[in-house]
Amino acid sequence: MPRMDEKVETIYHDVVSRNPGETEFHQATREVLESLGPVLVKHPEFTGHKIIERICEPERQIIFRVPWRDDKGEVQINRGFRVEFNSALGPYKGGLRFHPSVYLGIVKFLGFEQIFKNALTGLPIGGGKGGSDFDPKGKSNDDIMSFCQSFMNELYRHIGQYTDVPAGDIGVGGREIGFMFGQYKRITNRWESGVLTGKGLDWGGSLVRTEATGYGAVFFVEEMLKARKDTFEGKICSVSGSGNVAIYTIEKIHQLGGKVVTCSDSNGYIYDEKGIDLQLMQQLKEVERRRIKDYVQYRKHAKYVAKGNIWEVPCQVAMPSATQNEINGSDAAKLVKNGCIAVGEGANMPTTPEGVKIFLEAQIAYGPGKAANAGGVATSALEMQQNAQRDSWTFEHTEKRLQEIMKNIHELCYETAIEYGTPGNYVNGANIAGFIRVAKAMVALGVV
Ligand code: NDP
Ligand code: 2IT
Repeated sequence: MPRMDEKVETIYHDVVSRNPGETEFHQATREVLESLGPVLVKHPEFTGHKIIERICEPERQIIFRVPWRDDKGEVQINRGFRVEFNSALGPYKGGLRFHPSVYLGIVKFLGFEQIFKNALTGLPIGGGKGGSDFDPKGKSNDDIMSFCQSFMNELYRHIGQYTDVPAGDIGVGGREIGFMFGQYKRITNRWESGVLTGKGLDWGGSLVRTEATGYGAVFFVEEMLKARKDTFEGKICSVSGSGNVAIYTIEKIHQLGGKVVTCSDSNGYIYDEKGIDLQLMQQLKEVERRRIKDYVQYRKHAKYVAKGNIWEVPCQVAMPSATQNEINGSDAAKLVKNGCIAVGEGANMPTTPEGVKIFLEAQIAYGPGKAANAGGVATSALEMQQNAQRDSWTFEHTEKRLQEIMKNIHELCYETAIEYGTPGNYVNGANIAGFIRVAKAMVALGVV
């Protein structure tokens, strides 16, 4: 572990003891706090205003019961969360995750990361996150709708276009946003498009939002490669996951001349040496909602490896796009040994601290999630802009805006890393640049 500044270390220990058992939240705060020692030296006013202490304490945490009736008539109970972490720069903004592993520690790590990610976009959005331990896998459409409606029966009183604007994350896509928007509209009698993002294109959504996280992550890696006078052309790439982020990461890499040879789900991974057939993937995942093991029924030369380790596959660029802590120290070492020169995190916190250390020591181009995957939330903010204008932009215009935003985030992280004496370290660059933006706003807004 890198050494932490002494003052900051005290704050970190306080965070751990005030939030027992929330290991992912501890991991996310530790990683950010490790970067902040030199910032306090340059900005002593942040210490006096207790900015770090305040930033680590969510403004509001909501936990609620979600009772619903399944399609067999049985009553089910889940737990719902919304953590409204920081609103210094704008309304709370961040996704909702539906996955059985969701508990307060996961929602808080995601909400904490979201504060800095959103700040890096330069757009007026604060940080928040929510979700439920509901497992959408294998559920009928009716079950999904019942759950989403019950979830919104409580959530609606906490959100709004000027207050808190949720979107999707794992297990929450266009279908779920539709059911939740419908219920919000019914309860409030308001067609308030700015209350949720990731909406359908026919009812207030933005072109490119579906593609944005994956595309943005690839744009970020493209910038990192450019800084090393390199490109995606001809690169063998490994992508994990097979959901929203993975699919559009694969699409953009292929557009830029790279070849993606893997994808995965929680049961196993696909190796396709000819390059993943994206149309087939989209049919299986987006249209038919099937598992990726079915891919090899249609691509006979491809291999499905059940329970295997995807990071064993040699690649030059790795883009983890599934979930937190999916690359550990030994995976990172394997990637580096096999010739990986760039890692762009589509997922949130997919690399363990041991893995991060290995990437940084190897001096490969390592783009941490809060910078690399900011394109999703940035395009959500563009959706809010269009909603406020009662307008909708073209695909080309919106994608161009996204690309500019990713370029700016890259430059900001790159320059900040240099300014703070750690050139090439995008972890420090992202943590410091994101933190400073929020901290300055918090100082200006007073003790609130
Ligand atoms: P999806 O639900 O569309 O897809 C998730 C994918 O990751 C699935 O292939 C899923 O496999 C796999 N996965 C999820 N949990 C696990 C797990 N515990 N172990 C192994 N595999 C797992 O989600 P997204 O694509 O939207 O999200 C992927 C990542 O990107 C997440 O970390 C999310 O926080 C992050 N992200 C998403 C953004 C967005 O706009 N959607 C924006 C920024 C970041 P299975 O089907 O087997 O569960
Ligand atoms: O992690 C993320 O940035 C997201 N899931 C997207 C959040 C958003 O509000 O679009």
